[in-house]
Amino acid sequence: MAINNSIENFEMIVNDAFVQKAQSLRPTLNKSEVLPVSSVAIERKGDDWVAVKQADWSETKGIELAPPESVCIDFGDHCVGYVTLKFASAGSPPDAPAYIRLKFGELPCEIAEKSEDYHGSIGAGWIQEEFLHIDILPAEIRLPRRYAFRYLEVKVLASSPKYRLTVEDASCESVTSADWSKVEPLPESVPEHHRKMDAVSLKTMADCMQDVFEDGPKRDRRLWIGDLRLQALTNYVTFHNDDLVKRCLYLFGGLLQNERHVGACLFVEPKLQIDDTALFDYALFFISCLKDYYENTGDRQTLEDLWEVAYHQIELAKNRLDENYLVRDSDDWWCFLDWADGLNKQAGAQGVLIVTLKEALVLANEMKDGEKAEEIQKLLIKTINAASTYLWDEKKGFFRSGAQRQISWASQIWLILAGVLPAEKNRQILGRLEAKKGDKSIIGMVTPYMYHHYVEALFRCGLVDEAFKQMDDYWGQMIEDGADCFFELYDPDNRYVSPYGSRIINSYCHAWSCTPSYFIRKWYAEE
Ligand code: RAM
Repeated sequence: MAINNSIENFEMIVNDAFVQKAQSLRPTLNKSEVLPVSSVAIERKGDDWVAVKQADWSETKGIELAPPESVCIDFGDHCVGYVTLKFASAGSPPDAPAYIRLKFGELPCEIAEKSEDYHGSIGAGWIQEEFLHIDILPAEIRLPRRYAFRYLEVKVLASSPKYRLTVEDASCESVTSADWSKVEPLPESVPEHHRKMDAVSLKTMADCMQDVFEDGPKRDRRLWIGDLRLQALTNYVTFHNDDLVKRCLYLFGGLLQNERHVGACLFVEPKLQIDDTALFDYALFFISCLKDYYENTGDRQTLEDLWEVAYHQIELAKNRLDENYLVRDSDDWWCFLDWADGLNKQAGAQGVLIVTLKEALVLANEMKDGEKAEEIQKLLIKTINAASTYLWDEKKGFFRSGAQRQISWASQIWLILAGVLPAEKNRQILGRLEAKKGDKSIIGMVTPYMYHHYVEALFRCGLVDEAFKQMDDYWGQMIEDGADCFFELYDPDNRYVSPYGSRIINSYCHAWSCTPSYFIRKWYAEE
C-alpha cells in the first residue's frame, strides 16, 4: 500500500484570524543544560543491542582518539535539544583537519546498525548522523540541528599520524514547552510500577511538547491530529498546557485543505503549512479534539469559532458513505487506525465515524444548533444500523471488514468504542479477542496508539483489571526493554517491527504512546 496519498491540485485555505490566534499562543521554550553521565559500549544481546557502561564521564572526558576509534557518550536519559561539543588535540600540532562522524540514538540499535543499509519507505535524512570536518583545534562546536537522543557516538574517520583528537566535553541544551511544576504528585495509592510508567509517559509528553505538540522529536517533528488527540487528553491531567492545545486547534482550523477538509498533519517551519495528506479518521478527530478541549476548559469562544469547521468534517465524511451508510473501502492510504500489516480499514473507520458523530452531537447540543443535532442523530441511527447489519457476524462473534471480510483487533475495538452492540456483547468480544491472542488469522496491533484504544475499550466495558494488565504487559514490557520514553511502534514479540523498512528510522519517544499517565491519573483519582 502506497503511503503517499497527496491530494491532486492541492490548495490551502487560510483563515487569517484563526492563524493569528494560534500564533498569539506560541509557547516559550524552557531550556536546561544536560551533561553526559558515562561512556558506554554498545553490545549485542539476543536480537537487540544494549549499552554497557564503561566509565563515568568525569573519567572519560579528554579521551584521545585516533582513526577509526570512537567513544559512545551516554547522557543518562532521553534528551531533546542542541548539542555542543568541545574538541582539542594531543601529540604534535594538528597538521590536517579532523574528520569525524557523529551518530545520535534514542536507542542503542541506532548507533550499532549501519545507516547505509537503510533503504526504507521514508527519507533517510531522519537518521541522526553527521559527518564533520574540523579545520582548527581546539574547537567548540554547537550543532545547528535539534536532536532527540540519549546516546551520542563520536567516531574519528581521519586525523593524521601526528595527532589524536581529544573529546574534551559535551553538553545538551534541552528544550520543551512543558512546565514540570504544573504536574501534580500522584495519589498515595498508586503502586511503584505505575509510578514508573507515569514517569516515562510524562517524559515522553514533555519531550514531544515543543512549538506545537509534536508526534516525535526525532521524526516526524510535526503536528499530527491523531497524536494531538491523545496528547491533549493526557495534558489535561498532567502538564495543563491548555493554551498549547488551543494553539493546535486553531492551526488545524485555520489551515484547511481543499473543500475545507482538516488535514492529517501540519508543518510550522519554514512557514505554517498544512500537509497534503488527508485521512478519513484524522479529519474526524478534529471533532474529538474540540469536544475534549471544551469539556476540560469550558472555553466557549473557541467552541463557537471552530464548531463550523468541526461539523463540516461530517459533511465530508458523508461523501464516503455508500447507499447502505457504510464507509466505502479503497486500496490507498485513506484512513490510518494502525500500522498493522494488511489491516483493512473499513470497519474501524465506521467505528471512528460513529464515535465522532456522538461527540459532534454533544457539541451541537452545547451550541443549541438544533438543525445540525437532528442531522447528526439521523446519521447516527443509519451508520449504527449499517455496522450491525453488514459488519457484525453473529456466527463468528466478530465484526468483519472489507471485501475479504477481514477480522482484526482494530475493527472490534473501534466498533466497541462506537457502542454499536449492547455492553454485554462488547465484553464478550473482548473476551473472545483475548482467547485468540497470537492467532495469526486475526490482524493484530503494532502501535501504542491502537493499544490505547484497546485499553480504553477495556475500561469502558468495566474490565478494569484486564485494562491494567494490558498496560503492564505492553507499556510495562517496553520499560523492561529499556525504554526511557515510550515508542512509536512496539511489538513485544518482534523487536524489528517497522512499517518503514527498518527499526532505526522508528521514533522512540512518540507522543501517541504517552497515555498511561492519562489512564493512571484518571483511574486512581476516581478510586
Ligand atoms: C506516522 C507518525 C505519526 C502518525 C502518522 C499517521 O508518520 O508516526 O505519529 O500520526 O504516522
